[in-house]
Amino acid sequence: MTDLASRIRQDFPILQRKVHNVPLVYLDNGASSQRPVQVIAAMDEHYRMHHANIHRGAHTLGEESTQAYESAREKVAGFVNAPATHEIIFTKNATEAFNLVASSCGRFFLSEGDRILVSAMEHHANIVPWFMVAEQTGAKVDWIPLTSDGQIDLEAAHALIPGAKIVACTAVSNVLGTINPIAEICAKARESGAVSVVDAAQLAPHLPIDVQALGCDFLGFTGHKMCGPTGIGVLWGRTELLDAIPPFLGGGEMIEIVDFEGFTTAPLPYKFEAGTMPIAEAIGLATAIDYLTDIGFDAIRKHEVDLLGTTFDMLTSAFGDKIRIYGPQDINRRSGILSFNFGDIHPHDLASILDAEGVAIRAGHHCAQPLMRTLGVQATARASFYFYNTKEEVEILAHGLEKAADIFGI
Ligand code: C6P
Repeated sequence: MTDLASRIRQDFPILQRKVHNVPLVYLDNGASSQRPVQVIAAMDEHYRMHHANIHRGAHTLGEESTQAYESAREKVAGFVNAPATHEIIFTKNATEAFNLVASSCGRFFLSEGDRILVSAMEHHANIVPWFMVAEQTGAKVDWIPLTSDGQIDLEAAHALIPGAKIVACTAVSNVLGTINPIAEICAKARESGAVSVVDAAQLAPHLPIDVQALGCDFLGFTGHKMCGPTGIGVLWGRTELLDAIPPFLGGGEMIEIVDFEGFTTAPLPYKFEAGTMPIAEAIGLATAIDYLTDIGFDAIRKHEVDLLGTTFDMLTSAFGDKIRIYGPQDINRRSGILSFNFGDIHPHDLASILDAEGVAIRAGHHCAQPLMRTLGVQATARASFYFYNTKEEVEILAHGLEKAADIFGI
């Protein structure tokens, strides 16, 4: 076990448990990571001692809750290097962040015949909201193709971006692990007058984010993949765009005045935060950010690249061409996600066999069906790593695959 993994594994009680009487090997971090005791304790402390609704009561608990929630916003603003704290909008998850952008931008920017450009490796969360808005406005969804090794076809992107109104692209693919050249894509979008929307759901847990360096217009991510709680996501947007577009959800707190004729909206960020927000979850997310920052993204990245290298070597030398790994072969171009097919074993069968060995992986289309079509498969198996995974766990994965090969005679 490396120094980093052995030091931090004690922080994650769930990593000490067994499933089917064998130690859990959790390799489904792309779907949701686990959370350390620090995050659990921060939320517990909030509920035990400080909880009240925010921005409403003038009483002590209301003030403490409001203070903690707004500090969480400041923490997130620092985390993504936002120029202003009011550019951070809390949402339920990444999916809601992209629905907000699509719905509000759609009503403001899009009309009949406009082009929305989406990459072929997007998660459904950054596809379906655009289809929905296209249906409402008469705009049309167009696709940035991929190269044969699962990267954005940059030449095609450069040709397609001019004339598009929206360019929506993931920073890291949840299937291929590909790390995309987002700054270059956003620069081209900006030069062409398109609004860029970055899906950072698989970036935020693994690599530092700087929205100013990326040059994007909107960026969204989700708390539960980065050691934070479920039920909290983040949308960052440029002030001028957030000011320009209409609100997403209507209700309490997002208004300034409501009368018998209509309403006016509250200033940013409250214009986009209708109803009672996920307060404890925002506090948990801020604690997760502190936790990740303390470990350091350099250390996290180094550990994941080492682990990915080990896994590539181990699986390809053990199984040769029985295993088909998707995405870039250069591990420096990918995050800790490994999607594969193993002989003709269905990924769901593989996941069940591995589960009996204690190994949790994901099988299926990973909410990326256009990408599955591009790859020419219905489904893949996917092992996704985080900084607490170890080489010993990769060996257990390889051993589980050997068992599956025996069972299926491949
Ligand atoms: N991907 C996976 O197993 P939510 O569900 O809103 O927190 O995150 C949505 C989302 C958006 N973009 C990307 C790139 C994602 O990977 C995800 C979530 C999980 O791959 C669950 S489908």
